[in-house]
Amino acid sequence: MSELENRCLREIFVAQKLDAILIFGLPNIRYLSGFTGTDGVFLVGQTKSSFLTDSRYISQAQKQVRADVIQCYKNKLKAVADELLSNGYKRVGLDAEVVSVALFEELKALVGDSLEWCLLSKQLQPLRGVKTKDELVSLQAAADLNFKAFQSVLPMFRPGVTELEIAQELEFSLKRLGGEANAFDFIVASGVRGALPHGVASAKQLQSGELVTIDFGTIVNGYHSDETVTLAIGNVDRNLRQIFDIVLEAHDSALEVIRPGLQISELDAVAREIIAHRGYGEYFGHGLGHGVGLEIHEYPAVSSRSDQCLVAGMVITIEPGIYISDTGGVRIEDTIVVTEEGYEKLTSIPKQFKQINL
Ligand SMILES: [Mn+2]
Repeated sequence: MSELENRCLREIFVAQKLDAILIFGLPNIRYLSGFTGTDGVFLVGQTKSSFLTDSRYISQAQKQVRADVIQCYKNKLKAVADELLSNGYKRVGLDAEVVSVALFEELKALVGDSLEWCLLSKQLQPLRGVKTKDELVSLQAAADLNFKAFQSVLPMFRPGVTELEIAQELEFSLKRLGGEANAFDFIVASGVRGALPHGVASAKQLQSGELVTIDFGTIVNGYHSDETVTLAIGNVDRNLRQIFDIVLEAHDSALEVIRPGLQISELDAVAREIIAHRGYGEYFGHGLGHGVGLEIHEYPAVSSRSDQCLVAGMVITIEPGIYISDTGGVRIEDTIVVTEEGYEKLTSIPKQFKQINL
């Protein structure tokens, strides 16, 4: 993706009458410039762009970045200010969701009054919302590793094995298959711990009659996978089975309505209403999903508060759940890409009720 090919960025330039946009957030830097390191500033101009970094990253930047690369000595912000002033920019946008107040104050002091700032927050969010073909290839590759790794750890799901042992084996398997890093701290939540939507794996042992929720993912070329499976260890009681069936129905029903142009709040409502009608509305406290890409949680949020519509090329999760304190919980999650015709699943672990026979 070249920065001026990006429609969102072009629109911001015009709408805000900008001469340049200063990008500090690493995912946006990677997306726009190609730089995969962890320190640098990208200055996108109307006709030319420059990337500023220090000696640690200079040769990497010269290889990766499709723009002028400028080496900073000592004070990087001073170098940024000099670059802004030497280009004669009068009005410059800044990603306000990433830059701290302290950094902004320092930059303002270095630049002086000759330049007007435009703080960009909501306007920049859609920047990475619609994925390119190359991005989809990486997202699919990451999702495929989830499938393979899960198959390899499935025989471990027995009473007595700890949640941590499962999480560690999943991590090892994903990395052996080529995953770059964990997409987040894996959730392995069994029995009553299933009531914790973000119950990271603990030393608790799995027991017969419990549900266990596994939420995990890896990274390929910087792109994340995200998927949640809930399994039954032996026979579970009718109440838990009923909760599972409701969550699966909510998940499947949401998938069915996905198409470009659909209001995201309506998508959330489809799943939420199914869970509410069965009497569990108060036990589904989080949004239905989120965008996935260079960050594990990114635009668009899939929630009742969204004012956005689905667009072909967006990659989102669908992950309804029910969590009941002192009882347990269920979450079922797939990552999908919105297509012109509807959607395609990237994740592929089967989600129907699965009981590990003991
Ligand atoms: Mn998720």
